[in-house]
Amino acid sequence: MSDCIFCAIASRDIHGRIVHETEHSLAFLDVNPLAPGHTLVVPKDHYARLDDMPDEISADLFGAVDELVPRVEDAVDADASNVGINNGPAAGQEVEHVHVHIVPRFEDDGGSPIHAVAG
Ligand code: D5M
Repeated sequence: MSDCIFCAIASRDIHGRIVHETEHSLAFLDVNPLAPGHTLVVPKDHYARLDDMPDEISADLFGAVDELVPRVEDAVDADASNVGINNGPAAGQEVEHVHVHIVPRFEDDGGSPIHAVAG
């Protein structure tokens, strides 16, 4: 989609701090991190919502998330992480291109659950 910021990162038209790539997915650092290492994992092609994605794309995306969670935690020496999706504007989705937030968490960061991942 021409005016989508995550499509522009996926096509390398704008810079993203890319940390991982698979056939159908891309991971890059969030520009407005909730914690050090806050990473977004997106499908390379444009899908606004989770249920817009074909099964193959979804499997690739969640496979990448599964692989990345321990790597992101290790990279910033985190104790845990929140892994979440704001699926639709009413749920707080600001960028209408599916993205999974991986937010590293630390024993001393207060431990509050993130119900909606604020950007
Ligand atoms: O979260 C959208 C997230 O996208 C929010 O955490 C900021 C992030 N964002 C927005 N633009 C960029 C760029 N250009 N690079 C990296 N990260 C970005 P949402 O779940 O939609 O509220």
